[in-house]
Amino acid sequence: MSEAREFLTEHNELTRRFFLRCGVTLAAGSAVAARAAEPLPAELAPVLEKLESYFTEQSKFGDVSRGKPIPHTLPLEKKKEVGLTRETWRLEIISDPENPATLGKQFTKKDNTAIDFATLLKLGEKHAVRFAKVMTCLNIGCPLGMGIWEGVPLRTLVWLTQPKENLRRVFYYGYHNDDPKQMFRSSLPVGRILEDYDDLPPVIVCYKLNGEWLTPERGAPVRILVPEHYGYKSVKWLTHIVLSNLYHANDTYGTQNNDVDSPMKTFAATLHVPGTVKTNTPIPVTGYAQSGISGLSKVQVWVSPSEKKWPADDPYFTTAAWTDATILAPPAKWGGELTADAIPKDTIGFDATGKPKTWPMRLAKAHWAALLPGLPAGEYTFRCRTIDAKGAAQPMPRPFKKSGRCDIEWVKFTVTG
Ligand SMILES: Nc1nc2c(c(=O)[nH]1)N[C@H]1C(S)=C(S)[C@@H](COP(=O)(O)O)O[C@H]1N2
Ligand SMILES: [Mo]
Repeated sequence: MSEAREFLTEHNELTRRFFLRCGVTLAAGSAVAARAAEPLPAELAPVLEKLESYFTEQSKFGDVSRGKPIPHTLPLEKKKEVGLTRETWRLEIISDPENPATLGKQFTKKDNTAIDFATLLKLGEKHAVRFAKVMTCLNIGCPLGMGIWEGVPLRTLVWLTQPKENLRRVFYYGYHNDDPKQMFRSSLPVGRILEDYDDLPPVIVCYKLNGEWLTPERGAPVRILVPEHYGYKSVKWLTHIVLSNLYHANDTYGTQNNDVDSPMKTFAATLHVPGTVKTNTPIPVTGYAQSGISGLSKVQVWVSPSEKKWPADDPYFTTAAWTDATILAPPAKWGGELTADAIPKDTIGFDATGKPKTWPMRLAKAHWAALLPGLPAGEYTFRCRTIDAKGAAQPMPRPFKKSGRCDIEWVKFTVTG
């Protein structure tokens, strides 16, 4: 047994003793202490200060945009011409010619009844909602950004059509250079649009992010935002909503082998793991977790010597000596360029003073930190995982790649003299 491995068999006990011995806590009231329910070891302070902001500035979001040219790169004149500005935007809401829904009314450009931006804002005066949500691409895994999204519930627009029957699916798409091959379409069962089951916020026709108008990259002037889904359901540069009697999904993303009935998963990833550390010196690590549809109860970490073989019949390391990391409390500063750093009034999930009603928030990010005990010299592999609020350890209960990224992340590091 290598020295390192011998050490790690006692890992659990040592971690516990370390925290007791360490006993060093940060000054009460400091920005960092404010982020944890329990005091955190002082060694974590430098890496906690470098954590990313909780909300993401619009311009710092990761961008996933299709099209040749990409619609947000069109010159302003062209944007005006094709309805990609607030002044020229028009939304058609129609029955699907192939699987017609029975509607009392349709909204079309031809009849000059298409919805314009002023009408949408007018509906917003009465119906607008806002909620926090992390934008994640099913295939990229790493969140693109965390925001407070604002708009009118899609059902408000659906009801304007006076639907009677034969309505089972709603699909929608955005501006795609008038080239059918470039169309990026997503869809939802109508029931999800009409009713917010499982305590979800509504699906919205969205025009603001973090209190500001959407930027062209984020889908301006208007995009769909689906709280519980991966990014591909949140179609940008929205131009058409189609009410259909189709009984199944018809998302463009589905034709690319993606599982389009898979809401967001819970998983953890690292932000800071040092590449090289000194022997017997505590190791500060940080990361984030995405709380998916089943919530988040724990983040856990585990270090093992890199040369150690693991039984093939335990691919998810369920029998490893995982220890709990600390999920950080809401941040002292939210970031994301929110005006006065305040949560906009009446944001779903926040109280009247702008405090989150629950923490960690579902369908959002949370940050975590751990101070690993010092180690003897060697090569090590660090892993992190989540336990969701139903008790399932990552990557369960839905481990397949094409239903959303959730592999257990690993990072190697070296401990030397
Ligand atoms: N019209 C349109 N909407 C789109 C896309 C697109 O290519 N075209 N990409 C989708 C995908 S796959 C993702 S992950 C999100 C990314 O949103 P963001 O670019 O605002 O971060 O946008 C979605 N909406
Ligand atoms: Mo995506």
